[in-house]
Amino acid sequence: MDGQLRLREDQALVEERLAACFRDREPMADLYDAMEYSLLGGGKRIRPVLTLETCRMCGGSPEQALPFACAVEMIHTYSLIHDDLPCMDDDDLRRGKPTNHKVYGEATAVLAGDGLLTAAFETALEESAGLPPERVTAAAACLAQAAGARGMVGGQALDMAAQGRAVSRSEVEYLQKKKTGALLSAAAEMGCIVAGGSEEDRAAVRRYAQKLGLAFQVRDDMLDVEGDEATLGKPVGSDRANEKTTFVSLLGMDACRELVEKLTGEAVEALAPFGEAAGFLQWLARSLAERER
Ligand code: GRG
Repeated sequence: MDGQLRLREDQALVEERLAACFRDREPMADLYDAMEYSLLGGGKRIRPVLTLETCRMCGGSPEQALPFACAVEMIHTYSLIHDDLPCMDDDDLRRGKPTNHKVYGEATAVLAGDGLLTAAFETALEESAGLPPERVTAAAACLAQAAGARGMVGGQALDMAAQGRAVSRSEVEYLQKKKTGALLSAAAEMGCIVAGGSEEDRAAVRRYAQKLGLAFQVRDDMLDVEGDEATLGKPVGSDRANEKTTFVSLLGMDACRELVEKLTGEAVEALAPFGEAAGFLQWLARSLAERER
């Protein structure tokens, strides 16, 4: 199995479907342009790839999981648009391009995020015809729970509330589990649900995604210190400038490197019950541990 090749194939599948999502747009000022500006703006597509590949690993096909893969990417994109707004992180650059509100203005950026959040569920529910309805309901519920106040939005609220004060390691872990981990976990779990995986399969996939999600966040904190601005497409050092408590500020770089390795090993191990079928997702965990963007 060539991991890079499989990754490119999955990414191409997602790109093609996302590009077709808003083809039948109504003339609505800049709204659809703003939605597509960020949705088709060069993300790594990690979450949808997780959805496609856990579906494959659990005996389904990537095509079956595609509506849910697109849905999770739409929610991820909305979160980035809103996170960059002046009332949140106030960032000017994302993926090497001006942030959504810098191009379209704040009001349209808010609406573009809202439009993508809603389109996510429209896509998941309308385009999954042919799947057993109970799987569709379970996958949509999983996504809604992870995206909302009990997951990503709650994590963002905790993050905002933590700014400017000292935060312990367990607090940082808790809020990151919600802010970043919940959506990554749902992305992986939805593929398993779509494939009709067992409760044990779902638990193993969840464990993999939780470990991977935490490793992803620790690596993200490291890149904010040692990353290359051109590769990352955004300025480095913003956590420090904003006086944010991060894994790096709490543990230091060397301990973070070790932590990423440990968590990645645990993620790989979690998929051992799937045998050879887990090869790509294990490769993906290892390659994300070394990512430069
Ligand atoms: C505003 C509702 C709301 C939520 C915001 C996820 C989030 C919560 C904010 C994003 C800001 C951030 C840096 C979060 C950490 C998670 C993370 C590393 C996001 C970037 O994900 P990638 O690397 O992005 O998958 P690409 O650009 O590849 O899509």
